[in-house]
Amino acid sequence: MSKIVFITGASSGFGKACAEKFACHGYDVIINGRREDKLLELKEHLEKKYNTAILVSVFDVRNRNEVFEAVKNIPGEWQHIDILINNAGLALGRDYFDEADIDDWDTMIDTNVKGLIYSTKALMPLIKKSSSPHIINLGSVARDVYEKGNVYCATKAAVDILSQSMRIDLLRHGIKVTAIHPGAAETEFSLVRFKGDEDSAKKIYDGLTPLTAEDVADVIYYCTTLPPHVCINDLVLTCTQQANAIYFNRK
Ligand code: NDP
Ligand code: 8X3
Repeated sequence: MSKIVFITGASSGFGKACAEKFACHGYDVIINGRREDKLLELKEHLEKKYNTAILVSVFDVRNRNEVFEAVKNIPGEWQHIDILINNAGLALGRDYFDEADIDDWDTMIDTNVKGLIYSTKALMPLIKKSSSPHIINLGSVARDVYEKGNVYCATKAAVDILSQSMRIDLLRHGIKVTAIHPGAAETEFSLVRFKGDEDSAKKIYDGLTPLTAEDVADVIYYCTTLPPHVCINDLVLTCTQQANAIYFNRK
């Protein structure tokens, strides 16, 4: 029986690169996101290239009913999840606390925090069916706060705490929980954050060779290849020109 990985937010960036990495290693992959066209395109590409099975599961992680309904509709042969990658997430805006948009805050909290706990809770019965269950949560170096990071940083600090909590509460089920905290990586992330403003999005990477989505996927995949008795609990990765959430050596 093939191993199954469920990836939230697989229509772009880290999630998409993870889908490629796991498919390439023979996993069957359930890919989630809101943009069905992108997911169908990815499914076609991966099935052709790797001769593996891909299931598209379109839902908005913010919508609790949609999440549980989608999980209920997972076909029988897909009903064990070996690896869940909680990756769907976003930043919106980079503004001082007093100037930031409350709707942006709601969206980030609903996606990065509530979306992650809804998806995990809904999939828990399927994860428990695996003989080697593993949950990977995408945090960020932004768990350490920086100027104008306010609510985005708070959501990633919440992912850190939730990962610790899952690790403790799920210990009795033998479920590995790994939190991955990347630094600056060039994906659609900045374009989303700056709401389509390409100049502001590009500036984030000025003078840097940032991480790529594939770099992050390689590290995530590595975490899942360790022997059953070994778990990476918490992992920070940045490009060599970044020390932490604040300090960069731009050339
Ligand atoms: P991208 O914008 O490239 O990808 C984000 C993915 O999340 C997309 O597939 C998007 O799909 C999905 N998504 C967003 N909102 C929802 C939603 N409500 N329901 C379902 N899916 C959703 O960004 P990255 O790949 O860079 O980011 C992935 C994760 O990594 C995020 O959690 C981000 O916070 C984190 N991160 C990113 C870093 C970076 O520098 N890039 C660094 C550290 C952490 P769709 O639009 O189709 O729904
Ligand atoms: C994304 C990395 O530094 O832009 O989480 O917040 S950062």
